[in-house]
Amino acid sequence: MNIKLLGFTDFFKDQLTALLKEKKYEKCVPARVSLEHKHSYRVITENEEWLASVSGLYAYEAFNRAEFPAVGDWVLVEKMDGENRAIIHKLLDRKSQFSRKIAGREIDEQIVATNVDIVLLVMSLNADFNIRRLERYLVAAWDSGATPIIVLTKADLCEDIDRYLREAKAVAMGVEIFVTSSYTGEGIEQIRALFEEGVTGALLGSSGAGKSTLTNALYGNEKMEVSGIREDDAKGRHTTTHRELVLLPGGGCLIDTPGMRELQLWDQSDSLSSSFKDIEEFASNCRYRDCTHKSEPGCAVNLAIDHGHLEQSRLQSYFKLQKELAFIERKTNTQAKLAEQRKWKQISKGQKKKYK
Ligand SMILES: Nc1nc2c(ncn2[C@@H]2O[C@H](COP(=O)(O)OP(=O)(O)OP(=O)(O)O)[C@@H](O)[C@H]2O)c(=O)[nH]1
Ligand SMILES: [Mg+2]
Ligand SMILES: [Zn+2]
Repeated sequence: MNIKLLGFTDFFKDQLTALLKEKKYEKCVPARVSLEHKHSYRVITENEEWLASVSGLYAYEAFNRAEFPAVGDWVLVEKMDGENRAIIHKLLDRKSQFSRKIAGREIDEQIVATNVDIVLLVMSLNADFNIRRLERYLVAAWDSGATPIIVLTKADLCEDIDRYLREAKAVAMGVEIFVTSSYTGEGIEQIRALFEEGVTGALLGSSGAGKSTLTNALYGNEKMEVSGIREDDAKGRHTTTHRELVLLPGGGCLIDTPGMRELQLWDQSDSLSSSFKDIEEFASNCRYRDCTHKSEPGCAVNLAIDHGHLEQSRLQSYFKLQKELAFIERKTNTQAKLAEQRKWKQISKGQKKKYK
């Protein structure tokens, strides 16, 4: 196989060329992580597929979760003699990554997929359709560095597609929307056309939205397991349990992911503005520059609501996401400081030993 089909672009080739000059990577080849288990990975090289785990040194040097390989990553691996296994020595720099805050109270970043060109935000045209959730996914998608698109699935079940389309358009802010049905084939060709050779996409959305069914439709075969949704509330059964990269026959790569119960934001940039351009635009006309759009006089955002140009619920959603991001930022600043202190302690300990 040509490694370019796996998405090995110049961005990675240049890194490889530089790294192979180092003696310690002499026996290594590039590989892409296609599956992630608890402590091991499946990687694809130009010619083979191996099970792999990180080297002891790699694990020792990684300071946080995000530095471990994730599905979509390019890594340098060394094959173990006589086995179908390999050791991961090095992670190549990522060109994009989709992250979220790990579930629960702990504050840490979880990488969902990396080196993705297109993030497909999947939502079905039934009880799963939720515009506030879509806004949340859009913020995370803009932060990833990949291009988001919205995929509305199960068109065959929907009586009033136009209504949903209008709602989605109102929050999409220039993001392209596709309507599909994996059953009738509607819209599948348009999605397939996005996956030129070497392009990587990742499917994100709640359980039961039809991500794996769409993967199968694009793959042209039963690659991923799918199962029915609950009839009463259209919620899925968390059928897919691992993130998995699938090589499409046309030469693109698709990462199918398990449906998320909740997507808590993990944002590093000003992607909130990209997703709420309408509010930011109104806000530029507020009397006060630091207007919070709560009850200040001359607030153009509230005026827009009064005149019916903006939905109150959308502004509430904006406030909510803003608050969430501010919280993460405060927490990570404290954590980063502590981690930095620990790092320096370790380094100075090591030096003391050396010079003794
Ligand atoms: N009518 C209809 N049903 C669909 C369509 N796509 C998927 N489904 C059904 O929706 C259910 C859930 O599909 P999956 O593909 O397993 O959903 P998923 O998003 O992968 O769910 P998780 O793996 O749990 O995250 C299955 O019963 C599918 O047959 C579609 O286009 N039309
Ligand atoms: Mg699935
Ligand atoms: Zn204002």
